Amino acid sequence: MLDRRELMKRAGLAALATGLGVAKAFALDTVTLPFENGERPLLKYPQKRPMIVLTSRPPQLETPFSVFNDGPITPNNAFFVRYHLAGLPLDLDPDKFTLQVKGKVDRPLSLSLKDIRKLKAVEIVAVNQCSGNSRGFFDPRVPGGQLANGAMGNARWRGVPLKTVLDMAGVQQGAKQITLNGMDGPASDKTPDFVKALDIEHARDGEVMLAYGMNGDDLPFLNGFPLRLVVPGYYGTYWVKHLNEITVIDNEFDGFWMKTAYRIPDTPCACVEPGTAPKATIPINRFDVRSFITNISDGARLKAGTTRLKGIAFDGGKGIKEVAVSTDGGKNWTPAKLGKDLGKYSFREWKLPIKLDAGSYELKVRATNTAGETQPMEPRWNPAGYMRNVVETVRVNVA
Ligand SMILES: Nc1nc2c(c(=O)[nH]1)N[C@H]1C(S)=C(S)[C@@H](COP(=O)(O)O)O[C@H]1N2
Ligand SMILES: [Mo]
Repeated sequence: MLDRRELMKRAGLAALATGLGVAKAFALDTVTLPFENGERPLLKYPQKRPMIVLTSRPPQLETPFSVFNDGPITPNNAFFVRYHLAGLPLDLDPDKFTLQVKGKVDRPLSLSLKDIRKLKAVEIVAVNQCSGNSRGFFDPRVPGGQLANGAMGNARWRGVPLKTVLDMAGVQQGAKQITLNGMDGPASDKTPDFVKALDIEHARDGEVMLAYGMNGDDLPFLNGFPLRLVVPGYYGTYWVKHLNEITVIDNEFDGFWMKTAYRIPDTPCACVEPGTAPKATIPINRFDVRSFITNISDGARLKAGTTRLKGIAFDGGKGIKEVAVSTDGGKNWTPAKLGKDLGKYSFREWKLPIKLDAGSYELKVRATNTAGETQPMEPRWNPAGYMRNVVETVRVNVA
């Protein structure tokens, strides 16, 4: 196993530790995301290819959208990065790392990575998506990270079911939730530590995973090395990185990141009238349905004749049943051919050849899951800019 110095070297973390200076030294270019104030630097971070930088302290990196056209799995070096707190655990030593399991359990545990890797491993392909993915497109605009569509990614995760470890610890009667804490911390003590909670039944559903592997490799440092939570179908906020502390509690956790942040309107659409505040809120939970065209960008010029459209779709775990495309603003829809099924939590590729004569077109794509849930033609709004899933439109000129 890697010791701390070897890890620092391989991951290039020494570079991260010195902050933005290094990032600047590697500055490559800028990209302009398609909304106001959308200009962003494109920078190379440790273990990453050039990524779209939203903030550098803490690092928040968006995946260039073209990556999603390369295949249904997002490579580790292109996977997006989101942190809330600037105190990254750059000095972590994987040989000394332990996961503590405590609280309302019969046998508190302190597990090394070796201990965890000895347990029976499972794998799942699952999308991780930030609640605020696509927030930059909200109209009226909302505060928060102004992201385009690159705060999502799909990987094959390897690890052990959280249930295995909770059963080893022996969850006591009356347990209601677990809290999850990682090794990162606030740089100032103004921001509360990033701690999340899951209901005990959810935590023990056998799917929620303690993951140490990602696409056949260790987790990249910036994606939570050496251990992170994977919560299939749920927004990224629950996927705690550098996870080293699980506490079983017999009440509902009321920490800032559950009680105040990451909440959505308690309405069937998780939306409110634009510009208004919700009357009641609940913690954000499962993804809604989304789909994208990945091989043609907005404003593209196409040759008259056949164009082979290609893209991805996903949802919160019911599984994609249908993807359909419209070339006439949503009046008529043609079903696309779905690609290989990598599991109900994965990106699902789709493709469809379309024939277009000269003219201007709005191409639209809409997915439906096995529960019949689909995407709205008009965007829904909420004050935090979460869960955008409007039917996407790509305008093209055909000549
Ligand atoms: N320790 C820790 N884990 C965290 C966060 C964080 O700030 N600290 N952010 C969460 C949020 S909001 C998201 S969207 C995902 C992003 O995962 P990624 O950075 O691997 O893409 O990490 C989650 N886990
Ligand atoms: Mo997030």
